[in-house]
Amino acid sequence: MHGLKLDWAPEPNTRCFVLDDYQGAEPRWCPGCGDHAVLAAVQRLVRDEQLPPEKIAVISGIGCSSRFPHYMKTYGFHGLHGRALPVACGVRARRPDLHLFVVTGDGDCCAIGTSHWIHAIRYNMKMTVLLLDNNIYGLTKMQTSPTTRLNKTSYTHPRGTVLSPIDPLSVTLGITNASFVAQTVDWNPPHVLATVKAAHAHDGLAFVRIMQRCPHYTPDTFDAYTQDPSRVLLLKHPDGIPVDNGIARIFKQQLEHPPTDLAAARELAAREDVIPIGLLYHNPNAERYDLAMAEGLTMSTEDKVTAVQAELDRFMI
Ligand SMILES: Cc1ncc(C[n+]2csc(CCOP(=O)(O)OP(=O)(O)O)c2C)c(N)n1
Ligand code: SF4
Ligand SMILES: [Mg+2]
Repeated sequence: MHGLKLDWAPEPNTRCFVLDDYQGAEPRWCPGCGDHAVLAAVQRLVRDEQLPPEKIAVISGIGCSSRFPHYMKTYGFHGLHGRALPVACGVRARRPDLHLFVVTGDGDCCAIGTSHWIHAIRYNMKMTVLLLDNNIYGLTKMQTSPTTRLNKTSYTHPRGTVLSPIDPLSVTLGITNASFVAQTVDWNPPHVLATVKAAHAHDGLAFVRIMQRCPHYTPDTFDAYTQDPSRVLLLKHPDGIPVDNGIARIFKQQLEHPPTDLAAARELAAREDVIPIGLLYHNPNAERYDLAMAEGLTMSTEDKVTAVQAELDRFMI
């Protein structure tokens, strides 16, 4: 028949993922907890990018924020306090094909996990690290964390903390080989989504600190910033986090910041008058330990056996 393609066949069914495909258990975080906003952003990101759920791994330590893997219908590992990053580095070393997310808290990352944090930043293995910073130990019921502000009361410092907090961005920017350092705030979902998207697209370790509200234990911590958006400094640049009109309308205090400028990034991170949000620093050419580790990953079993035997033969007497 004229015009009829005789070998016509329907296109094979391609998979199409909707948000439900990524939704795991019902979140047990308190109502209003900022963790909900981050979960929603990550689920939207993986849906928008149509990432197959079986190709995603979410790794965490211990804390309220670290319950994250339970709420994603993907592979996950809810591990030991402070040990999310070494687990993630191990996964990345053997599985370059996975989309790897690490969710950690200010206690998990900046207290017990500090040494892992430093080395993971230097290794720069491809993964998206989300530091959910609520300035407190939430899960263990309101103890001082390394990011708790000076004079804040907690159950470990009932008369107020006596030391100024460390700044996770300044620390990260001080580590050799840092390659992507960004900050966002849980109360602006479009900016959280744009930031995690850019982080996920980065070829290396993307470190994102998210200012996260904990209405249960520290309800007023971020009030000054939520009530007065001019105290949030929006970083803008063609190579930075994309800013749409909605975001720009809310955060009127804006700064053109080239993310390649490390000195300027450090100055921004150290500012205490405002919360800078956006991409502070980006070096797409930083060395990557996972690429070095991937050598030989695709070898056949026979080739591996031959290589091991050749190596052992070197020690023959
Ligand atoms: C080795 C070890 N030390 C201490 C604890 C107790 N612990 C569990 S979570 C936590 C702090 C969690 O705070 P953070 O990482 O900020 O997470 P959040 O709950 O605030 O999200 C502590 C001290 C533990 N589970 N394991
Ligand atoms: S205690 Fe705080 S951090 Fe933990 S779930 Fe509740 S609001 Fe969130
Ligand atoms: Mg915390």
